[in-house]
Amino acid sequence: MTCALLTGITGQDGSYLTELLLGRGYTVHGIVRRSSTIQRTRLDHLFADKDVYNRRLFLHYADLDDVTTIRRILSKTEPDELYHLAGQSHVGVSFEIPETTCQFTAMGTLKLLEIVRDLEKQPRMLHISSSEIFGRPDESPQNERTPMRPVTPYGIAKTFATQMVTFYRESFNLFACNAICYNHESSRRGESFVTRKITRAAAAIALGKQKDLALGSLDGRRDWGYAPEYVEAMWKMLQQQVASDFVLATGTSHSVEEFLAAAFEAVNLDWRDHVVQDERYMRPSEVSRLVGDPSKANRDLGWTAETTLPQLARLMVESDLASLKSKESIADS
Ligand code: G4F
Repeated sequence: MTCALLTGITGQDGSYLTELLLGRGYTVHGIVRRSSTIQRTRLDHLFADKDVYNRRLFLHYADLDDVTTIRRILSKTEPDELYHLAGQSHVGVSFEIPETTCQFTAMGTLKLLEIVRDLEKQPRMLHISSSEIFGRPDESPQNERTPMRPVTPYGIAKTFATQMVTFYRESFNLFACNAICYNHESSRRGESFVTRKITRAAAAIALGKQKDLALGSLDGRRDWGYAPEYVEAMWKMLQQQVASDFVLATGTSHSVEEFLAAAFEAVNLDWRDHVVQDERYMRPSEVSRLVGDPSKANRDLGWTAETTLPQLARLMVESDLASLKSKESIADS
């Protein structure tokens, strides 16, 4: 049975990837941070399954900078594949906590590479990189050869991690690759990212539970895809004969305003009646012209992002409507 180890298993991508791997017959181990509150709701359905939890799905506690524990987990579980998804992933927050961002996102990745380098049985390793590494690029769309010019603490940390992965592949012969992911969203997206913040608000306003939505800049443009499709590409990357980096993107960019319009349209509302601008959500510097060129992934992985922005916005709003309504009916019962 193939064995995979995931950092960041409780996140959006970690949960979809876990489902994908279990569906393909893998044993899955996940590394989670110990905290006083339980933050694993995305995996609850798997923990409730007695045939899965502690049979084919196992959790281990460690922080990304706890090298001894992570080494022990890797030595014990001997995974064939290692998916490194963990890190401080909020770009806006990275302006407030640049040191923590670099500690986990940059140094955490280097520490993991160092552990893998020393292992007798080295797993194939995937690092989830980000379009933020391109910052304000000279060319658009960006591909795997576009120079990195990050402009946010998060982007700078990811650039370090991405270049380290390439360095370890080229210098120490690790099967290590970067999935250079553009924004990918879903109903499991954290509520402080702009898409989920918008879809939750659209649903809550439609149900009369909220009046306004406070946002930062609406001008930013992003290449937004659907997360479950991206984890499929990540898996495909580790099934290749040769380790290589891939841009995972839709190839189309939209503004925050366009996402707003699509989400509010799904509940027959006009976003202009509800959105207020709030300085608190403005960033000291923003990336620009970020749109990915997924040709290499199309060609070598046979992978294409299928879900369009209006479809994505609608499916997220519908999921938020359903979950708010079910909370309402629990409260009423
Ligand atoms: O949803 P966002 O916070 O995503 P961002 O910054 O693009 O980062 C996400 O995608 C990256 C690429 O895949 C990842 F590397 C990263 O880990 C993360 O998953 O913001 C999107 C845009 C920005 O232009 C932001 O300024 O929305 C704008 N925005 C406007 N108002 C807001 C808000 N963003 C947030 N989070 N909250 C607001 O109220």
